[in-house]
Amino acid sequence: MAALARSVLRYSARHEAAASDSFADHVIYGLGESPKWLSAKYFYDAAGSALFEEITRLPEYYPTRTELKILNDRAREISAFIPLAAALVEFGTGSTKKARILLDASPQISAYVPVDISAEFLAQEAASVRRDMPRIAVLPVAADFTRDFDLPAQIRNRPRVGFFPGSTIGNFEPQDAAEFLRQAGRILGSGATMIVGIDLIKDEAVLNRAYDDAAGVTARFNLNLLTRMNRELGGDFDLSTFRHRAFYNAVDRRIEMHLESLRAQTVTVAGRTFQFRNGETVHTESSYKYTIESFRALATSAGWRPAAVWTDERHYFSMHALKF
Ligand code: AVI
Repeated sequence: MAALARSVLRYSARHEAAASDSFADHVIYGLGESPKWLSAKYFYDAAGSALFEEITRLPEYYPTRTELKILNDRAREISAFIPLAAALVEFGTGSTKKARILLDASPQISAYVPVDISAEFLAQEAASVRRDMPRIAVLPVAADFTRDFDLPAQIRNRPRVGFFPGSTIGNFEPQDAAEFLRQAGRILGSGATMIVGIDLIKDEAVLNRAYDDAAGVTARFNLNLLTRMNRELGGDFDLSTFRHRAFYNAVDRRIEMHLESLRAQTVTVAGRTFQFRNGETVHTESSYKYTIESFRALATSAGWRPAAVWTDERHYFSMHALKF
């Protein structure tokens, strides 16, 4: 279900150029371009979501456990940036696990506003937080958090704190990340605080292993996109003729995931045929990595003032407090 939250992300400015939001139109558009590409938002069908949850538990995939450790270790310090009677607004609530750490550590929070595209999923999560934390007003908003949405009227006069963990912002092209932060500022209003989790640039071998794990789970996650196109769009991709590729692109400071064709072939999907050269790839995801300074510069360009940063001992991951 976490995937449904992520499924609305505008992962790339190029995606905006696609004719419409339908999967078929997107595939026809992206595979028709050179180089070929697909938006990472289509990873997250039910199987892709389950595989992503598996990724978060892999020994090589450090981001999830490192961010949870920072949140747990620094919860009181982070909580000091949350004003009295504040409303915590979580953008794209895939799971409430991380927000609960802040809610537990911050008795001054009066309301929790999880924002997610999936109303049904939100209702379940909201009910469970309500049950566990009856002192907090839980006010879910079913909306695409990358677009403009209205906050609940009940929090109109309360200080607002945005929460965007998981380094999900790294899956946005940098100009889209800045635009998202700008819009979050408009929605939360002046004086708002934002707490954002972002993965850091580090040793390339560590990065490469995190996206190309020994057990092949990330490979299955990437290749599942072909299975999904076969099932939903009548595709005839032969999965044995494609392989997962993931590598750190140091120039653009991002992990790139690709699906590489292992031979010259013609594939039919969404009623169209596409030629693949031997070794040609489809770019399926970018995961941008930042330094503390480069993320602060991005936030500043979007109108936010860096207020504090927390990181782990190895400086693998960072949590930022920003002020608008
Ligand atoms: C969801 N997102 C932050 C993950 C990331 O690390 O970019 C998606 C992912 N792709 C492969 N592994 C994990």
